Amino acid sequence: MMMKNCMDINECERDPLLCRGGICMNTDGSFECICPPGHELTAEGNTCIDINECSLSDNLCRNGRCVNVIGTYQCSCDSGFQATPDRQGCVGECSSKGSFQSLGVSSSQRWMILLCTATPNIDECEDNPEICDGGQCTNIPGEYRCLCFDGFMASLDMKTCIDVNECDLNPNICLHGECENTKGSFICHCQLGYFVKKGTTGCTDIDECEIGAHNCDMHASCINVPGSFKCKCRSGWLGDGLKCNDLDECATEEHKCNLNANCVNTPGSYRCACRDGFNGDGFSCSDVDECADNVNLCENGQCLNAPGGYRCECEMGFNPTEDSKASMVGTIPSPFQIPSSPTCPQPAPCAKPTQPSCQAYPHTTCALLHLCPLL
Ligand SMILES: [Ca+2]
Ligand SMILES: [Ca+2]
Ligand SMILES: [Ca+2]
Ligand SMILES: [Ca+2]
Repeated sequence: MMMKNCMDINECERDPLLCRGGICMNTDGSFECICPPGHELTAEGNTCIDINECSLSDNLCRNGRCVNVIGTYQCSCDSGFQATPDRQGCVGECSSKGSFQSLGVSSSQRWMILLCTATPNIDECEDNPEICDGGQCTNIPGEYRCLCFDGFMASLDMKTCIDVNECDLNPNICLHGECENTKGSFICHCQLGYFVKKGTTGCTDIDECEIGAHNCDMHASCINVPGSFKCKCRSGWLGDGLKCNDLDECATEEHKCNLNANCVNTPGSYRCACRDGFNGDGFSCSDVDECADNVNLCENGQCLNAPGGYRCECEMGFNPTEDSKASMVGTIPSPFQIPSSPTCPQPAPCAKPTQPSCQAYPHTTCALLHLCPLL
């Protein structure tokens, strides 16, 4: 029997195109293709082809677009992100104080894990409580911010609070006063007659009349005006308001009394009183009709009413009294005489007892007539 000697065939030598894209390794009875990283063998096992990592996994290149290249892939990063050093990941930009730090590579997913590590955080707010003078300090990684109170405004970098100068900002903020800027606020120094009312800004007029801070005369009216007050004497009084004197309406003829009334001056006013013979309130006075009121007024005569009085028209043989208010027995011819006195003295004895003694007429308004014989 003939023994055939079997010789291994070196396929790699025989076919240089074998394992294209990789390295051909001859083995006993066969060969093996060794592909470089990022490549895989075709189903026939004789060619290395590039792996399209982008199509294999959707998880590559977050925040970017996966681009397949021979043997590997790279990330084209979205704006705002930057590629990792191996260009197989996208990370956000670190703040100025941070830096990238590689934490290693995940072999299964081929991600380089990068962390943005800030410099050690300092709490500026705690270290310097006065750092936001006029505001509230808020610590944030790497720095701090000031939230400013009312009356302050934050600087551009928000690292300090600056007092607002209200006086410059609003020149009318202290109308009727002087504005003084203070840290976090302002003060109004009000002019005389003004004050700072609680709950308001600026200067408010003082109502001197309402609070009794005036020196008007007690017979004057107080009138509040901006910044001051005025005094005005009430009607019936004369003066500058600080001092008011009674107006004598009777003397100055400023009264409204009736022509048949008497004017009586009073403090702040006047009274009118109808004269005798008139009735009324003084402003209107009407004549009293004495004849109608008393029918017996003119004994031995005819009563005639007259404005403010009356007259007696005497009957024959009677004469009117001097004031014409009564009639009396007419002048007796000599030897009688009529005394001039209208009052009635005690009847006096006559010189001659044979003659009638003196006789008085008892009527009150009647004149006395002495009937004495002449000697
Ligand atoms: Ca201020
Ligand atoms: Ca006032
Ligand atoms: Ca008066
Ligand atoms: Ca009369």
